[in-house]
Amino acid sequence: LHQQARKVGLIGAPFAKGQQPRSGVERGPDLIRAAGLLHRLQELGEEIHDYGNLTFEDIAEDEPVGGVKHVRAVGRANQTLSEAVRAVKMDGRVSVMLGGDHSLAIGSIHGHAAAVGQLAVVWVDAHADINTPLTTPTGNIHGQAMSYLLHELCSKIPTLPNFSWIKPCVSAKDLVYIGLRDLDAAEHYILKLLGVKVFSMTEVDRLGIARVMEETSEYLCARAKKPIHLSYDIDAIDPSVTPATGTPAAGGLTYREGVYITEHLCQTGLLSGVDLVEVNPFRGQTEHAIQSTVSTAVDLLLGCFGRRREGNHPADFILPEP
Ligand code: 4U7
Ligand code: MN
Ligand code: MN
Ligand code: MN
Repeated sequence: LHQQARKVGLIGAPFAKGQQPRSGVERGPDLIRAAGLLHRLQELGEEIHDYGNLTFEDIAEDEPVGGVKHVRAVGRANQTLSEAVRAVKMDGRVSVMLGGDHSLAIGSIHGHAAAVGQLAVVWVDAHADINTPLTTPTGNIHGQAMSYLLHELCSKIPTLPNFSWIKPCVSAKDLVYIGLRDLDAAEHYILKLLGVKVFSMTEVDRLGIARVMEETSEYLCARAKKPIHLSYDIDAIDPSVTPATGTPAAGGLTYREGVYITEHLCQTGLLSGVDLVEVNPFRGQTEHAIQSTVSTAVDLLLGCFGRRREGNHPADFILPEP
């Protein structure tokens, strides 16, 4: 069956400074569009508006701050993105942000929460991206995004240039991770300290993805049905399927597990914002590696908007009479 048409708003965020020096991830939005995303969402009956790509200002002087790289550029870019996502939500649309690197979740989740209030966040990733600026082993902000958003960590975040606009907007109890398998010691400590719900690859192995998703929606909906923000890092999927990404990690989700997550979240009817990030064509060794990564990204997004593997048909479908 076909679900009622949703209004979708697409935002391209061609930004890479959260994961320098690896460039290429800024090509993500245009590659995913070129793979036919808009057309295929329309085929599913969605009413989609493409807001185009954001442009980010160049910041000449952006020296590291305590080892954290491109602080000013990342801060400013996310402020721009936050406003754009807020506008899409005010327009009554499900926001879809195509990255770019995962530092963009800061602005995407912030803007989403600014428009709708309290959110549930489902973070699908090999990594927890919850280092603080003081624990980061690399200085890359794509490994820190969640730390700026959680109420519970705000006393651990130092003042950073162009970050003062950020208001923590997510509670640790409203966050679920799926697919984790490459965490730093500080990140593991933080998750335990805050009691965050985590389905690492070990739990995916033990429970199976169907049970993981049942428990995810039960956990998130136990108190109240908050709008869900899905932040999907393509490196959650196994690198044999999605190799074109900056920080691949062995032993990831299968294509089928990855798609199942989106099908399940779609069926909750609560999906209100989506990020699809970290697709980096420069990290693909062959054309096939890039294509496999991009087409998987498209399939994950289609799963979010009603595509079923059993098949779909429009509500007004009519069989031709001979
Ligand atoms: B991604 C890392 F140290 N934890 O903080 C870090 F291993 O958005 C990796 O999930 C972060 O791809 C990966 O830099 C960020 C590292
Ligand atoms: Mn990530
Ligand atoms: Mn990751
Ligand atoms: Mn990455």
